[in-house]
Amino acid sequence: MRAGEYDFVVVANRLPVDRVVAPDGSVSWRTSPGGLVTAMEPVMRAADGAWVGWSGDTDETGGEGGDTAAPFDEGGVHLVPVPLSSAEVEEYYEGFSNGTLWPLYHDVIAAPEFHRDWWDAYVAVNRRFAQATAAQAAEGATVWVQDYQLQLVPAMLRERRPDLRIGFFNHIPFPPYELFAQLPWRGQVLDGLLGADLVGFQRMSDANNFLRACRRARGLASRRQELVTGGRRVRATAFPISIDSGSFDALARTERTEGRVAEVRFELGAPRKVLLGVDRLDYTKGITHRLKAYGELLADGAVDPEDTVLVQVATPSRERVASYRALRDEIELTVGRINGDHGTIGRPAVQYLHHSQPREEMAALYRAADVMLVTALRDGMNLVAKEYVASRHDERGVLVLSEFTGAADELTQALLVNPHDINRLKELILQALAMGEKEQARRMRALRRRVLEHDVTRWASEFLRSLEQLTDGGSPVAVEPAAGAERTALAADRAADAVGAAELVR
Ligand code: ADQ
Repeated sequence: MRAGEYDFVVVANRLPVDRVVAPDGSVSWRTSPGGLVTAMEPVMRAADGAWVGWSGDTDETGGEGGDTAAPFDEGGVHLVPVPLSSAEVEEYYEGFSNGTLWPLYHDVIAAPEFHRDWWDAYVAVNRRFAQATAAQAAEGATVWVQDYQLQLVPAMLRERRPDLRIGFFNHIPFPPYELFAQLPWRGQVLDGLLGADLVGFQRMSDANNFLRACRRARGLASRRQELVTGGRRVRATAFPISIDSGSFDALARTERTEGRVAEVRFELGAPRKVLLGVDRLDYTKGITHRLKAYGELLADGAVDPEDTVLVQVATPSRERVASYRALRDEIELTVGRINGDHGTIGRPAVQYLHHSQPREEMAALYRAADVMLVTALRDGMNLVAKEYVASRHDERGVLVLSEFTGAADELTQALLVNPHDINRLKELILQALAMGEKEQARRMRALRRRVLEHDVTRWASEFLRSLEQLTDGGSPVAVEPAAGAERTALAADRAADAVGAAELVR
């Protein structure tokens, strides 16, 4: 296969832009919101690389017209659109990615569905992404594959282009083997990921779940976050993602934001205390748990709706999927009930917004909130928690944070909670509302130190440096046989899993 011209290529399900067609038919591109886009934007601008991804549109040729549509440059980045047909969007994206992998990797909070035709579409689309990437990458280039929609790309790419340096980063959790083992194609998914030199995860526990899956389903011995397969060294470890902390901090300090903070607080009925939730409308985010706790506090009389308001911003998400529509109905019914029971004219107990907000408005909301509620049932990282912290240069405000987020590993000065424990969640909301300024400042200072020092640029450069070090010199370093505790763990894993052992001989 002929090499392309880009020394650095990012491969992600979505391009970082949305196609906008004006009434006169002219086409333009607008930067799209979302965790990954927010995270990668500053890195791509600095790197002058290429980005391979789906444009968000459907193309009924389904790639028959080629692996990519016409590439174009936008905001200093070379964008390479991968076409998907509407059937592929249904089966690869809504189906296998969001109906199988998303629930399976998020602790089976919702039941994953396993369909063979979804898997076939996932394989076909991953192959198209690998082909498109192979055509863009220069000889010896670095390719960074993003997220669970593209887990087969690393091996497919290596097969076509063994000269490349390949990294993969999983933005969502990697589940314990006991859950991962349910996946009928577990071995193939692991083989796909093992095509990378470096497999990055949000938390160390995710990396260790992955290594354990490799031991159990592929019989590979791992040592110190590394294993050897096909004569190559593969490293799996944690790189907790972050935000562009400096720019959030600066945005929160502008005169315009300050002005908007005062307006927002006035509109919400200042001096009422403001609780805030900001999430994609997803069942992993624990929005219903948060509403339950708040509704009970109002019903108990522990919180007076005259003094307090909960602002819930729920960004529309995956609305073509039935379970997401059902969740939206449930949330809106609950909000309606709480407001019916506890609101007064012009003064709802819950102020609910179901749309996306400009970044400036988000910064003003964060600055206006006395308490930020992040109650995810499982979340790879949760950037909202970090954005809240970055916005609080006034060292005020309290973060209530689920211990099931990646962010909880770093933001230990938050009020950490198990969101399933509604009584404890209620106690912590009250504690947050009552917390004195001195303690707020003490906690917020420590949180800010962490978030401002560990920003998204550092995340990307640490990942890329580690990838470079790993592949420098070319010759793979042999891993000694698993020793000590590791060997015992491997033996126990093998003994416990007859299926894994059977796969060992394949
Ligand atoms: P998400 O599940 O999308 O990301 P999160 O990390 O919270 O979750 O990122 C959401 C982003 O969207 C934030 O930057 C937030 O500001 C923005 N956003 C949310 N609601 C918005 C609204 N109404 N208007 C405008 N912007 C809004 C996935 C994983 C996470 C992981 C990220 C990055 O599920 O666990 O942290 O990728 O790796």
